[in-house]
Amino acid sequence: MSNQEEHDIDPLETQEWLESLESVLEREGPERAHFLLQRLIERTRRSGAYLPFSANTAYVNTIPLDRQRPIPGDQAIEHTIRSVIRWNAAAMVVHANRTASELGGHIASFASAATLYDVGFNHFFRAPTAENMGDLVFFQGHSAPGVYARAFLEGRLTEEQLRAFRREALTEDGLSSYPHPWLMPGFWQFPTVSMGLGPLMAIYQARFMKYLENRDMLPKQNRKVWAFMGDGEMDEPESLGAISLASREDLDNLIFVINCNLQRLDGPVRGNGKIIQELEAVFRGAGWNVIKVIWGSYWDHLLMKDKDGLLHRRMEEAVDGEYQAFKAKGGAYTREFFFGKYPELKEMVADMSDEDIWRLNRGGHDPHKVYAAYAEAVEYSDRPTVILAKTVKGYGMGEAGEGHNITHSQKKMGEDALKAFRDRFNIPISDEEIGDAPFYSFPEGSIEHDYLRKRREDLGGFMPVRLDEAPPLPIPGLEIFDALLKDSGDREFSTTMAFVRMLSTLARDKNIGKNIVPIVPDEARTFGMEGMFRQLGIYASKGQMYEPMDSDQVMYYREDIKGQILEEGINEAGAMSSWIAAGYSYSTHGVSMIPFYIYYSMFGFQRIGDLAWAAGDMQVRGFLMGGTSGRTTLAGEGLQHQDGHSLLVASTIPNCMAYDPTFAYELAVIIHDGMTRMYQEKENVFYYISVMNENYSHPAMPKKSEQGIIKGMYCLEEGEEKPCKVQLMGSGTILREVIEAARLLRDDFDIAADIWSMTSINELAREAKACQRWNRLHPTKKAKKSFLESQLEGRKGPAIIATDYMQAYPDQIRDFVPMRYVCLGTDGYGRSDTRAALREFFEVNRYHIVVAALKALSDEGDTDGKVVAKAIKMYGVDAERPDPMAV
Ligand SMILES: Cc1ncc(C[n+]2csc(CCOP(=O)(O)OP(=O)(O)O)c2C)c(N)n1
Ligand SMILES: [Mg+2]
Repeated sequence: MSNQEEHDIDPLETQEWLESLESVLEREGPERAHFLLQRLIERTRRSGAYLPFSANTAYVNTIPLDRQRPIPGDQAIEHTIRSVIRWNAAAMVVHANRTASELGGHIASFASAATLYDVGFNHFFRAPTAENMGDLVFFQGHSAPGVYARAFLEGRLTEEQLRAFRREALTEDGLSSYPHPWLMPGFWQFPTVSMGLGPLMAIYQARFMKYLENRDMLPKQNRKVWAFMGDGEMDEPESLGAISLASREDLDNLIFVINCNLQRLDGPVRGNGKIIQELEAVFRGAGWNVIKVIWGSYWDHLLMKDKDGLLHRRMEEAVDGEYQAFKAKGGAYTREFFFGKYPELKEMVADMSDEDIWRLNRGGHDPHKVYAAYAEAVEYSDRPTVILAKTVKGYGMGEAGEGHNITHSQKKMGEDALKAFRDRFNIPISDEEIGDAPFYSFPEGSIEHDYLRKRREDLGGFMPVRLDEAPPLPIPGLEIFDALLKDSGDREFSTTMAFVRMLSTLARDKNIGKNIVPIVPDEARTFGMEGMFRQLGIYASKGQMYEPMDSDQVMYYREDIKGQILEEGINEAGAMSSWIAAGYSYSTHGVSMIPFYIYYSMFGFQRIGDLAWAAGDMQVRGFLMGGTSGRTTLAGEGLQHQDGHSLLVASTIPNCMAYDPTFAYELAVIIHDGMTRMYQEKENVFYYISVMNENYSHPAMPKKSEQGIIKGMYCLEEGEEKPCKVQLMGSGTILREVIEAARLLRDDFDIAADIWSMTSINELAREAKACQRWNRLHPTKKAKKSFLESQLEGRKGPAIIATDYMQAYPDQIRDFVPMRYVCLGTDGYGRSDTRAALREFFEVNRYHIVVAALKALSDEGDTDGKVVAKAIKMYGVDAERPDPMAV
């Protein structure tokens, strides 16, 4: 007896209600029944009763048989094609591991997903054409072999390429382990194998598509974003973290397909529960349209026979751990332990053989069911759809791993396993050949070959495909920032304020203004951007349905369906995903957008570094603005806010250009150069630029400094010729301390200093290392000299550098600085205090710079240790203070 029945105090009354419902269902259909139930619930709630909410529906397919749209095309041919794709995908992995077992690869995941992809490829995924930019598809990363296997049959990839799966370093033909646009730029669009990022990025891709449509920057073409993911992957907070945004924004252009094979790497995803039911509740609760594809067509006749609901109940009762075992252990086991639980059910399948029972398929392996779900999903309006498809991990692998806990990492198949796989899918490969696991392809002109090509032709061409065809943007000259290139006189402002002015100027530009995408995570007021609310509007898909409380103000909170600003709320991962969608628009939508995402620098790379890495892989073009950067510049906020390492993390991403400017003109030159490189010359780089909130006045741009600003250093001030000289370097706000240190050295010690603004240590280090490498490999050729070395050549005295970041940041160029080189930085945890106190604490203020300079001179024998001691005393430097790293 079920739980519900036990609590039934009046079964007769229950029966009457159920009968009424039955008759409504019969006569008027489920929609009417739903309406009546809804009314009943409403009425009960109005009476004051508390009714708990259940977001779950029965453990059966959402689409009943009578609503199931028939799949077009020839299912026999599609089955043959799919079988060969399965074979080739497995063979690729087998080959790679015969070459070297260290190469790895996955068979079981794609084996479970083959039908889900195949129905998409044959009937849904639209490739970009001149008329329609097509759909965006996020393929599950480790199902890549299946995507290659299809591309091979289509003639896009050669057998040599399949044989070079996971061999990319020295082989031109090599295929990437996973979807990596950096490595296969004409093929893969989205890197997805860092789990959770795919689902998150897909939501923001769909959202950005609507943004562009609503702003009239893209025609409405009913394009879709398809995102394929694993059920285990749904445990990543990133996977589910933005699903409410998708329904709030009515993203009916978004379709999630979750391959519920009930297993992750180690074992069951929810052995003791049901992942499909859990996800259904989560997505329904978040307002999604949920389509469950649980049972395949072979179950239809059994379900029709289930008049008393016992089969439904059994389906509901069994947990995923059991379902996994049913597939791993076969028909007899299923008869005994699934149907056998109730004599009536056992009877129901009495005339079925074990083989028949085992063949009772899961929805995700049935193209008819999958087609019906996709067909409803693409037509659904107003809300995003999630398809929860039940499958078997390692489908078709039999003893070699079907439904086994070890199956995820199974990458080898012996001859017997290969034979079994061949027989199961009818692959025309003989016993003699099978040992070599040969690839199979349909000959030109064969029915299958023609069918395959025709399906894709009808859908616009091959997929996946990554384009880079957006026309270049006409970037205005540097004069556009004229006001910021001049001496600011007495006016003091921060580089953040300078940035906001630039942004606002750019947004007004008649050519590229509309392409600017300002992105903020609930931090616009922090950065003084509230003026833009009015100027540009905050994007809101529903416009502004209320009178804002500050509507009488000049800078009121203006939401608009055509708004330009993406105000993402307290959601750095989402804001970063928006930035990715915008900066990738050149590829996905054929129109370059220029995103500027400004945030508290500490909540950038450190918080969402993996998304930044994915952005690099995708070759996103845009600007990340690390606001309130530096460990001593953001004074009061303390340990969790003060960023001393983002520039270092930026250095780890090969195509990320990172800068730490001090003055407004430097920022202007860097942003201008970035726009030219990314949107005019279409270079695949992106920018990380620190901006600060410390106010000071800005000098005019020195003549001929542009090249140095871009390359990473220029001489801001030539020191006098004196017997004792040092090279003082700095960046960001600490450059101002360096300038003051030069004055102290001159006035108090008669020592001259050349002053260098080091706008990008990362760029200097990269270029110098590239020269070093070239010289190492070309020992007999004339050695190349790096920009850094050419700048410092012939300069006198030791070099001392101070920045607001860890010493490791300036340390990157140590090998190439031709003189003694001393780095001061802000190593250790931050803490709150005034800027002056923090700079004393971290030993990056002018006095510490002077002390460091004198000590370097004394180490060179150019002055005496006593002079250093004198300075320490004179400036009140506390030599006994603990090391900031240790406290
Ligand atoms: C962030 C992250 N953590 C861990 C992994 C390693 N990993 C790759 S696949 C996998 C299991 C995937 O299970 P599921 O999402 O259910 O996909 P399936 O293979 O079952 O389709 C794991 C743990 C990863 N790729 N990314
Ligand atoms: Mg799984």
